[in-house]
Amino acid sequence: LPHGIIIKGIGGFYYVLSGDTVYECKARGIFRNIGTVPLPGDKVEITILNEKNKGNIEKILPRTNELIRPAISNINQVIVTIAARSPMPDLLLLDKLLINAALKDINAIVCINKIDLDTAGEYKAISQTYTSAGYKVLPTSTRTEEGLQDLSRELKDKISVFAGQSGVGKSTLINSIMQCNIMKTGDISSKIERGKHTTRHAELIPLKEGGFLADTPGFSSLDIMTMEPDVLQDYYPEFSEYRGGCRFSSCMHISEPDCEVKKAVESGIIDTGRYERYLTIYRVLKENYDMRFKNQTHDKYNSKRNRKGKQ
Ligand SMILES: Nc1nc2c(ncn2[C@@H]2O[C@H](COP(=O)(O)OP(=O)(O)OP(=O)(O)O)[C@@H](O)[C@H]2O)c(=O)[nH]1
Ligand SMILES: [Mg+2]
Ligand SMILES: [Zn+2]
Repeated sequence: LPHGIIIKGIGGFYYVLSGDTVYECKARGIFRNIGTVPLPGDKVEITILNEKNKGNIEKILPRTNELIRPAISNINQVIVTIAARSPMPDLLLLDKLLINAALKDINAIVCINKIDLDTAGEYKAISQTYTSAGYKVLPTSTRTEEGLQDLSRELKDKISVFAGQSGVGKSTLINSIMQCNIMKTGDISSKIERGKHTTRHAELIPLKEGGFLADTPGFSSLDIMTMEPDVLQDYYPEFSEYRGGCRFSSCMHISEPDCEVKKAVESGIIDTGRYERYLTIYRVLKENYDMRFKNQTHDKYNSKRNRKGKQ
């Protein structure tokens, strides 16, 4: 059967790109029976109907991953975008988005956009920090077009999604790369207007050189908030070389004695800012975790009491 990829789903129809043609497909009941809803990003087998450019989805090939918000599967990478200026970089958000990507097994690239506004080149320190933490960093400007070719090269043959704070230039970057105006940019009022009247469905935009871009802003930092605090350190690539040397195997690298991670911070090998944001996120996760634990024991206690009450 012909293979294709779902690029969007609307009103019970799935649009499947196969070769150079987009087929409007229906998914048969079997998918509902096995509890699988086809998603943009799904690689599928289709049968082509006699009617022009119509087909049926017969099979969904195994997914490498699936996101819920946005509802997309088989994402290869997320381009976590910040602006060098306007808005000023929110590195805590950046770190959370990088953790979320790793949590979902998706490769992350850091894009520092609007470098044209940073005449002093302060973004270079950020670039340095994240490069030495183990990430690929791409400085870009849609004004001067600096870095856009490098970014395009990274997108080739992959399914990518952009993430990051509002106003950093995600849509403008997508438009520049596509050399068209698929995405609405800028001016807030027109965005609010659009939000009011249209439901947004995730859609994959085919790139000329191969690969797809998801046009959705959904990838959020909230998903990491229910993570167990103990595993947070797994998502810091720059800790991995040192944590094995800590005196305690349970070391969280906070105030434990003989902590190799802290030593690496003190000697400037691990970036102090990254480490401090690790502590900030750790505390929040710990608080959330303890709260859930407390509620659980509280619920148990209450249900026991209720049972007793009934006797
Ligand atoms: N100076 C400068 N401005 C830029 C650059 N890229 C985008 N902008 C401007 O930044 C503003 C916001 O850009 P958008 O592309 O709408 O930002 P976004 O990240 O898509 O924002 P949301 O859709 O709200 O998440 C627009 O006015 C763009 O013209 C850049 O490289 N340099
Ligand atoms: Mg946008
Ligand atoms: Zn340690």
